[in-house]
Amino acid sequence: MNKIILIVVILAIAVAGGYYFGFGNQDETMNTENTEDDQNVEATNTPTATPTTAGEESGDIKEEIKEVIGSVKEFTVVGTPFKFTPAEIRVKRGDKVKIIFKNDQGMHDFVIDELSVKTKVLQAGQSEVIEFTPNQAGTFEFYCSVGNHRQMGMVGKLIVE
Ligand SMILES: [Cu+2]
Repeated sequence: MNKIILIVVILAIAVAGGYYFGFGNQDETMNTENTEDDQNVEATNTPTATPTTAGEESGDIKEEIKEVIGSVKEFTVVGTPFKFTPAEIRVKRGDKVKIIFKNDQGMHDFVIDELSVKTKVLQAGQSEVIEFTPNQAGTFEFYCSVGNHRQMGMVGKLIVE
């Protein structure tokens, strides 16, 4: 009696296994083998493959456009007495740079002379968003123009590559 049950179980496993293997093999054939099945697969895949390719192409185009007009680089810079965090920002020429300047403590602003960037003087807890697009590579100093903060070390570097 036990033997019969065992055989039934083994058969069931074999059938299930065969089913899975069959499935796996089919998948493999679809993906890799160049058998005559391939032609059928290609025929059935073509309608779905076309939109995928189109999607990739439009992705490439978007990437190209991005390269031409530059991408948006967003940074949050926090001002405290007497430093900026982070004190170094790195972007690429033509990037649209968006800086969210958050003043945590004291009275500060965010200035880059060469790029005509200047926020209002902010009170603690205030923030201001500035956007600009550097078209020239170089290292530009950003600083706080309040009192002697710049001399106290409230400076940072915007590196445009
Ligand atoms: Cu300051």
